[in-house]
Amino acid sequence: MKLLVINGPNLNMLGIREPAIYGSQTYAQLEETVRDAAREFGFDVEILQSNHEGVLVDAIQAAYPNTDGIIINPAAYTHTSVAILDALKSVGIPAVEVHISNVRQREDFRQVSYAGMACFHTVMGEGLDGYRTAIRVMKEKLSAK
Ligand code: CA2
Repeated sequence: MKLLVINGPNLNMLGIREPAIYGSQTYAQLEETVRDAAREFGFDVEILQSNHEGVLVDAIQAAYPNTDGIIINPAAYTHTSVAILDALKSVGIPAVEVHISNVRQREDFRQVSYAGMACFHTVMGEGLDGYRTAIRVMKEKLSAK
């Protein structure tokens, strides 16, 4: 089974600033967490990070039709991007949204998630472990088909 894990803008800066919100682990450790969980749950995984909305849209489109599941942390684009929402809807691939922080307890402008409207599940506030949770939830969903 093939999994695409997409990370949005500034996630490559993890561990450099704002450890109180995002923890002190780096983006390399995020990738390691994802690779370990993908192996544990039997997925072939591709991981992508971009600071550019169009690159994220292109990656979602390119996932069709040979990808079984998408895990996405659109970062700041979560709260602004109808383009990412539309891309997820256009491919119709089961998707799980992940946020490292608990966005529900943060600013008002973070209370809307466009991408989340196309995801069957959202994980938030678990730090990098949330990626493992998301991959487990995806495995359960795909195994139930
Ligand atoms: O909690 C999350 O995973 C977020 O998606 C992270 C985004 C934020 O805009 C979302 O509201 C919630 C921010 C990405 C990383 O930003 C950094 C900021 C400072 C230092 C390192 C990373």
